[in-house]
Amino acid sequence: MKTPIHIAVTGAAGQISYALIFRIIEGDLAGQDQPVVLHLLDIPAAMKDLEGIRMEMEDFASPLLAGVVSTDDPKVAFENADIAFLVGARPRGPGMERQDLLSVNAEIFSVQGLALNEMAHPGVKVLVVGNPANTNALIAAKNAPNLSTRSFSAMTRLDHNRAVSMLATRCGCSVADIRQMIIWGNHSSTQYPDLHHALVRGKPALEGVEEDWFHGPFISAVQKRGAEVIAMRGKSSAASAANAALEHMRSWIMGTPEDDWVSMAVYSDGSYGIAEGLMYSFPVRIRDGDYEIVQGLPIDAFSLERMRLTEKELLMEKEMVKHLF
Ligand code: NAX
Repeated sequence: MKTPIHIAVTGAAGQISYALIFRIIEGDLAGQDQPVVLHLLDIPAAMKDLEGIRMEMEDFASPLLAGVVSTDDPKVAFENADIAFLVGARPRGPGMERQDLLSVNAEIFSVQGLALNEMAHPGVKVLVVGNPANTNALIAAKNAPNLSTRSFSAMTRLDHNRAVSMLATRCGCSVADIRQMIIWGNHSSTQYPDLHHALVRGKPALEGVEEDWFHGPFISAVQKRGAEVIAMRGKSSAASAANAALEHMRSWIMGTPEDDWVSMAVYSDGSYGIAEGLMYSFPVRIRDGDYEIVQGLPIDAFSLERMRLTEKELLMEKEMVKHLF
């Protein structure tokens, strides 16, 4: 058995974490030979729930579980963290404007950024799931000056998976036949799911589906899928979100296949003319635990317009929280 790795999960008493934690201790994230110490963070009012979850983790009797730390203190949660899933966030309450949501979450993520800076392993990999995920990730990164901005990312993998699944259904093929999907930009209704580079059984997706379907129903369905799930369940996506969080982190640790990439919101470096210093979703390839933004993809006018629109939203969000940097 290897030395245990330390994995922090925030919002640990919430519904996404409930679906995530047990998959981690089953070995779905880091493998069947990798023991884990789980650090569970939530607010003081949720400590009793965390105790119940800890009891269930014991009852799993997983040989991979090397310890559980339950806490309401971010510094304890992030101590020696190799991996951090920042899932916990305040949901939008009645009468709350987007600015209010951004402000209240901005404070949570600045505190967590500072704690990561002080306590985490220098090579920590951080995934922000809690919304507004991209800008929360930026705030955490800006409050962690000792860590590389490349340690921080936000989740668009659920959007990526939704887009893959919808394309497979349209083509009457398996999701395993799809390669090179891209989600550009923000995890919000401005995100741009792009089929120009996608392959279905090795052939360009746009040779097999109509442009009208791509430009209209497909883009809109991916953008609105989260809201549709809420309308049906009365709650936001949980199992699919937990699965996407797990896959995002597993890709980051294990790498991407030779013939594919994944979508990940990462600190923009000016690639594709996107403003530097935003957490923007790009196609990335990963080797040896390190990601590279896929370069050199041709971008047409239709795509550019949509990539700019979602960039504009992220620039506005950044402007609203810049006092916390
Ligand atoms: P829940 O409301 O079930 O759980 C959130 C948990 O976070 C609660 O236990 C709460 O006490 C905790 N929390 C609040 N403030 C905290 C703080 N300062 N420190 C630690 N914990 C804190 O939400 P859930 O359904 O699990 O969703 C979590 C977040 O994921 C939400 O912000 C949600 O909007 C976001 N999502 C993001 C997705 C993405 O693709 N990026 C998709 C799914 C999901 O909508």
